[in-house]
Amino acid sequence: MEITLVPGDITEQQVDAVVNAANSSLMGGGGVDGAIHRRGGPEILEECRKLRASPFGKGLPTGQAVATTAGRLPARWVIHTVGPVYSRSEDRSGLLASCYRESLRVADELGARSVAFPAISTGAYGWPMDDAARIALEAVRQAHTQVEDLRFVLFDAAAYAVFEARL
Ligand code: AR6
Repeated sequence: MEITLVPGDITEQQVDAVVNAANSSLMGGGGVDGAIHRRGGPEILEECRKLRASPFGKGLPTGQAVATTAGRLPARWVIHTVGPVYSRSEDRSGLLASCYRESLRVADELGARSVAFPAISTGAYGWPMDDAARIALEAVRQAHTQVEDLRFVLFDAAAYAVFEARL
């Protein structure tokens, strides 16, 4: 597996699957989630609604992942995962690592060979970028997966620099 860092917007990635930093409602939100639904169109939300009817009536649990169509995005699938909200008092790094592992497990089920990840939990969910980058890189390096092309798409220069230093 080749790991690369890409500056920019994840919705422009031509890959088999893009990973969405969603919330457990699966009903959209701000940040990456907002951008993916905006650019991908209503088909994605439609499939998310069906997933909420069953099997995720109570929402997608933190650390898990599920796939939908990518709608109009230049990808085949969106893999939605729910990152943990950062906490100073509780170690939630296992849940953050699980987002990467579970997303790759779903990617393997789909037969995806190229996958683009955002820096999960580092926006609205408040995770410090350096710690998040360490956990993300460790998780994907340890994963047993068929994915050959794994990209971290970093929205701003500071995030890119942090991932670059860690890589
Ligand atoms: N492409 C790549 N990275 C992006 C993009 C983009 N288009 N837009 C933002 N980022 P966030 P979270 C970066 O907040 O912290 C949503 O409302 C951003 O700079 O999207 O996991 C959901 O619905 C940051 O580094 O996700 C949830 O409620 C990183 O992506 C909640 O936010 C993640 O920021 C999830 O919070």
